[in-house]
Amino acid sequence: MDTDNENAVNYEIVDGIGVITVNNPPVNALSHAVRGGLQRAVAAAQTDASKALLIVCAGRTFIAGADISEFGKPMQEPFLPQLINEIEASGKLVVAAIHGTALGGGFEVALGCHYRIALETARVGLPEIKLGLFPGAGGTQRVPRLAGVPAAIELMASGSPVSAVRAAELGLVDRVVADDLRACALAYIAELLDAGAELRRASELPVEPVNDEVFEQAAAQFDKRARGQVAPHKMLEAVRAAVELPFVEGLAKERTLFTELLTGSQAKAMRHLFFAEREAARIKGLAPDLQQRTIERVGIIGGGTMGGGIAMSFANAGFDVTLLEINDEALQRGLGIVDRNYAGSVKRGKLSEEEASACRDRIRGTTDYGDLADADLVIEAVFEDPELKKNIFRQLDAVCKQGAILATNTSYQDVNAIAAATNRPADCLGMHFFSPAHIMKLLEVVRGDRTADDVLATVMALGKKIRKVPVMSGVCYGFIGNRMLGPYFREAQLCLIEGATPESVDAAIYDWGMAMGPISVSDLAGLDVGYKARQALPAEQRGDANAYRVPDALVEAGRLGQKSGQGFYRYDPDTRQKTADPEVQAIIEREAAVAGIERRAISAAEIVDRTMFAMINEGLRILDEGIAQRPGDIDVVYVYGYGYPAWRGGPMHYAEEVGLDRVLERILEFGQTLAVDNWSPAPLLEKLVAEGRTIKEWSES
Ligand code: T1G
Repeated sequence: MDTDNENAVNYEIVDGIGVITVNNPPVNALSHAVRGGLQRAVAAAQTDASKALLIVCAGRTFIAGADISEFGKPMQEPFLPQLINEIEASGKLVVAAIHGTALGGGFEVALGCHYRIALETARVGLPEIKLGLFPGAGGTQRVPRLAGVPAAIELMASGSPVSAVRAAELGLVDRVVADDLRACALAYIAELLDAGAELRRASELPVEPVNDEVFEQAAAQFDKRARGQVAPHKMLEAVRAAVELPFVEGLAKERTLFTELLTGSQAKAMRHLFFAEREAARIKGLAPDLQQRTIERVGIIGGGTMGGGIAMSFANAGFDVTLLEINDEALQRGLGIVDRNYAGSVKRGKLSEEEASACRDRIRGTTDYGDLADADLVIEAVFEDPELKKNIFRQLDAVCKQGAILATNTSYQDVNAIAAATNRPADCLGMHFFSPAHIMKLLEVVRGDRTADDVLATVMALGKKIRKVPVMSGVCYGFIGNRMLGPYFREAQLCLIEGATPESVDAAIYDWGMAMGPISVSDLAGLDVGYKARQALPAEQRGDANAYRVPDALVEAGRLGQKSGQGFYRYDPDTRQKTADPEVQAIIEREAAVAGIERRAISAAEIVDRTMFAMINEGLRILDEGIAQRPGDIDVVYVYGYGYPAWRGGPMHYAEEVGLDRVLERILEFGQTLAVDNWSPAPLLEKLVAEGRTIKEWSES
């Protein structure tokens, strides 16, 4: 992104129409150069021979927003709200021609124009909420005037773009055309001039009043869809100002509220994630123009919950999928899961009947490995038995064509050992999806010691094609996400046996911002999963025995979690609503006594620090070992795969916000007061604190 690209805006008069073309690849973001170019062009047009103005963009999209890379730095004039006011105040007709995605400040520029024409393939939106912000260049004032308050709130609260046709229905776009946007726009301007069309300024339109419950209902929804976030509530204040105040005062109110957010920690965290997600897709040391392998036909081994979800992810992205199971009964069961998932997607409005049917038709079942002979990629998604996985890879090695990529969906196992079961370890790697695989965005791409660069590059690019967020991990037990989950759960369980309750542990972590408390997550995953994994490990590798006394006692009492109707909590068989169970409290207290633990009150602050700092400590080890490429990669893993609150930026960003010295101080305190073996500081943490450096500085050095 060239923020000082002096050719960012071109202005020429074509057949009497002043055509302003923005050209700032890749997304025509409103950099300082673009804002200045727009301002100069609009000013020149007021006195030149042009009869009207057209604002259009070169490249793949209309302006996609303010230049996010400029946030956090001193803003340079012209400021966007002022520029848009100047466009709107033009004495000559101004029309915006929209293609691609007109987003954020880009759409606000279009709203400052008197009329808007769009390609039918175009989309418009105000996604600022995803950056911890809301539209800060008049959007909160103009959209309610054009589309009404309820539609304005929904557009800004969801952050999701709408189609040009939908935008036209809302009154946000005036003309929708099939193709040849520029010619249609020039013709549209001629039509408007012939008709003597008024200079329709959105700021001069009245706002249709609404009663308070519109705002109250929206606010109530935020506690679910954006819990802990400040921006949605501030957006409502700005929209309320649009209803109650004259435009100029409403605009001033918007600016004040927006500026507060822009300089706040939540916007900083979410901006960090925006760039971290894109940076995670880049593999250090990999040639950017590496020839990738062609992937068209995909095979999935295993039709369980994961295999079915993975099959859907590919089918939904247009790939032909062959789902293999060991026998027809298992296969039909697997395809039944897929059918039910598609029915659910239609019911929730995520897919139309036709879309679901088209996707489902791309998935065919088989019990014959021979049907995978022409697959370009095969993903094994059977249960976590290393020997079974190796046998499957041996079979794939014998059946699949040369050049096929063989991937394992394992959550923990050694990808190198699985690859070594084949004669083609260079074609092997891990593709770790997260349940439910057709919904969760995170994809951990696990690079084996012998994985070929082109295989890695192909799968990283494939992750984006199936609308996942790919993050590369090296090989270790649990890769990035699950490895950090170990200490996190350990501390949650130790807080429990040392004096907390399932509810107080979950409440502390839920209120802090995680999507679900760790005790509830354990019940959801199934307590028997951890139990079996521990049984498979030698005692000395199982970790602190006090961290699994209680879950093991629950499994041995037949309490497996949600799947058995009771675990740490009791679950209503119909609603799955959880309730505290005195029987569990008795088990906790019994196990504490057996362990010789004198239970004590444990505060929410201690629960948060112990769980989150244990997670950070492990994350720093992972970075130091090169398992993760950069701290932002770890943040992306946790926000997209583990329900970590985006407005806290991820574990590494949070560590920087808290201060590494504070993290180290608390870890040393815990080492002195709790189980010392659990709290040895990561060497990298001690190093960075001693040198006064941030994790990011170290990572980029
Ligand atoms: N600013 C700066 N860089 C941006 C950018 C932006 N707004 N949008 C994209 N990029 C970079 C991105 O980092 C990547 O860089 C490259 O462009 C391609 O992006 C005042 C305050 C437009 C849907 O939130 O949603 O306006 O990695 O990989 O998948 O009210 O980019 O190549 O070096 O995502 O085709 C509001 C954010 C801003 C839109 C295209 N706008 N962008 O997706 O490509 S705040 C947004 C997107 C604002 C006003 C407020 C997507 C896209 P690199 P990409 P893509």
